[in-house]
Amino acid sequence: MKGSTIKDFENLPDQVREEVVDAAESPASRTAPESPRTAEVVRTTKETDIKLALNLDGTGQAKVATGVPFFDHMLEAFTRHGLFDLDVQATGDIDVDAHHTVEDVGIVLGQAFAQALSDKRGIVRFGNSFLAMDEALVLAAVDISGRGQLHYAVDLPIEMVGSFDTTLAKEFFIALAANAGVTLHIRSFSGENSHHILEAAFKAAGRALCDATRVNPRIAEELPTTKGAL
Ligand SMILES: [Mn+2]
Repeated sequence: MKGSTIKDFENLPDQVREEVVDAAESPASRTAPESPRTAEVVRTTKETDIKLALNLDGTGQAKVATGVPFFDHMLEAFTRHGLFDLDVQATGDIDVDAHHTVEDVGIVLGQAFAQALSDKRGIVRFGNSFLAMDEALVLAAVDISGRGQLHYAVDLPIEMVGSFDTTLAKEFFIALAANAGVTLHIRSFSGENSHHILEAAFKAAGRALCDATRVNPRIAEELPTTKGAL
């Protein structure tokens, strides 16, 4: 009814007038539907071709095909425990090695987080997760700070898990943090099996990002900062 006058209202047909009154009385209709916190990013370079869709308010559904099976397993764990919905279809020069594919998926996923978070109004901003997986114990802590940086101290007893070079996990998290604009700490406290330690790291990062990206209705219109900008 914004901008209309009583005269306009009286000139409306009966049925429309009733609908307008109903809408005004129903609390749900007073607020515009929240815009979905989703993003789609496509990125093509000479090394990789990536299509990614992210929903921050998902249920943990992952559709992941990067051509790097262990990395798929990690992204599925990240998504499931972060309660995002994530669809990643990537092809890359894995005949060289998995480096470009893993790093570039991190770049694109980070861009998708930044896009889906939009102006960051109402978000919790901080999140952390201490995650146990058998003998492995890993901490991930997140600040959606606008300053993308990774602080990574993860001890892995062996460098290869199957055919996956575990040093690429750090490259992934660097790219994710830098492009999402988040400060991300990942630190292992114990662990003997590199598969367990990395899987705990991805799950912990997912859960920490899940908490940090939640909207708190008490501050729904506010930026969670005293500085006025994030
Ligand atoms: Mn596993």
